[in-house]
Amino acid sequence: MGELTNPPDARSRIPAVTDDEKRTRQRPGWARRGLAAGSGVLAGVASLGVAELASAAVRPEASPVVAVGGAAIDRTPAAVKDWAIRHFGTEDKTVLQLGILAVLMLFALALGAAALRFRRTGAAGVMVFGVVGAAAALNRPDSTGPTDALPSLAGALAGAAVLFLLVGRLTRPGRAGEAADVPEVPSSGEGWDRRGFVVAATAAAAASVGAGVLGRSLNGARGHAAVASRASITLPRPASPAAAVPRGAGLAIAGISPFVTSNSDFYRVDTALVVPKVDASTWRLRLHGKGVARPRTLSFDDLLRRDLVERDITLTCVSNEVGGPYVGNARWIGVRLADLLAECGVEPPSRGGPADQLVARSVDGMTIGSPVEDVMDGRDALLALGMNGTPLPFAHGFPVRMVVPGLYGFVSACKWIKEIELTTFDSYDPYWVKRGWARRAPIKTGSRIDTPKPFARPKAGAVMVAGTAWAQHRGIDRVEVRVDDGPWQPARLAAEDTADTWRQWSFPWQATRGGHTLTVRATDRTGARQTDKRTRTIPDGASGWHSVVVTVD
Ligand SMILES: Nc1nc2c(c(=O)[nH]1)N[C@H]1C(S)=C(S)[C@@H](COP(=O)(O)O)O[C@H]1N2
Ligand SMILES: [Mo]
Repeated sequence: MGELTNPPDARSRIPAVTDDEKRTRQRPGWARRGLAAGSGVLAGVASLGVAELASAAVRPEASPVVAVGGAAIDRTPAAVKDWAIRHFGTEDKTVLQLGILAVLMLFALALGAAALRFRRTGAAGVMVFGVVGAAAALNRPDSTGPTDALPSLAGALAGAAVLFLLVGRLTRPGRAGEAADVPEVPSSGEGWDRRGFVVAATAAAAASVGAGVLGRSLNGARGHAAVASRASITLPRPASPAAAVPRGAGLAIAGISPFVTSNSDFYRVDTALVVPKVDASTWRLRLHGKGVARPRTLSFDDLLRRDLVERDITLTCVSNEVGGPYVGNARWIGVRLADLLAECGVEPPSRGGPADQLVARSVDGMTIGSPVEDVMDGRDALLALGMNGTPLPFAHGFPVRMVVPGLYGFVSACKWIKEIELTTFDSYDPYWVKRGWARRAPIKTGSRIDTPKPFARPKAGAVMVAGTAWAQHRGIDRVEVRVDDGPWQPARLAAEDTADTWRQWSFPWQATRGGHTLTVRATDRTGARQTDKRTRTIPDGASGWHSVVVTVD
């Protein structure tokens, strides 16, 4: 295109090219290639910085790394996700975002290097990434509309401009105002504008980092109203308080996990790259669907005005491996979901109700399906507002989440809930079910050795083996321990809090020198013993006995 608009004699005005310059032109030196690749990285940084700033004007979830990360999480095969959770635990999200940044930077290096020869193509390449980010943001389930594309597009434009300008300094002499496209003919020395490059690169870096830092802090401040709403909440006294935890439910044994898991130690499993910050004063819960004679929309104050119940309930994640850490026990305060459903005219299937699945929807687009029958069978299924005496922490679902004793979190414990829809299992598959997990998933009876730790080296003699066991809503009846291939021996059970909580146990062992394998198994109150059959976490939870190998000195 440029050719056509140039005067016919444009070429003749190009200064004579020396041999030296020819070589520079054909094969840019390593220094210039490196600087071009570096320009790509600066373009990447500019894109991310500007996108972060723009996301503060739209919403933090629309920033490209968050949107692409979310899309990646949703598309990750269950087995890979399981692997990630196993290896990185709750850090899996950080690892994912670092991975995305690393991939971006590799592309940035390549685009930068390519831009030395093909400046427009390089800049266009940056735009491609912007389009990918924009598409991801628009397709997020919680997308609020076309503005979600803005951060990615604004970022990419900035990145493309930075790349174009910087590489321009590498390919043209220190003279401004020339419009020729690459490859260009340098006029002197190695033929590029060192000073111009350094100035432009420094300015671009400073502006990008500035935009990023400003965007970060604005995004941080966005949650302000939510933080204020949480701070202003005083949880009322429950109309139905939990009984005090019996003395002796928590054993005073070093190394055993505490009976009540503190909010800060409570495991966290969800797909949210940005923890939703919901303002309780504007929060609403919509309850509707099949067989809901009287649909309702409730505010947080509507819930606070109701009779609240307080219950100890142990939560378990279906992704918890045998011996794993994704189990926690807390004291929850909330509204009995069954009462609310009954007021809305909902009947469980056993009494002729047309809906057998309750689908909870969160502000971040998660959908979680629970059996209506279970929620209404008399157990303490809660719309929880409080956790261990405080309003729910943001990471655990503020302002309101579900908690259902006896069901894995992925089929019951929707955090940041905003909608409950009554439907059927036949007509709707929620998020995890679409990804290969089970429709129905009661918690499997489990037990774990907390102490000694794997590969510990205790001294011969008295060693206390201890841990926890759970069979929520059925209760733990018996725990047994086996040393090597010896007989199963009964462990001492700590006092039971409720059938919905885990139960601690201990086993005083006379340890003899050498390597030993300790194994634990539990039996629930229905008489069913924990199976030794090892299964994967997918589709409905891991099973098998937990063993710990120790060397006794
Ligand atoms: N909105 C939302 N709610 C969610 C999830 C999620 O990804 N998003 N994960 C569920 C899963 S798999 C579990 S085990 C529990 C974990 O709750 P916690 O993070 O408070 O321990 O939350 C459930 N609720
Ligand atoms: Mo889970």
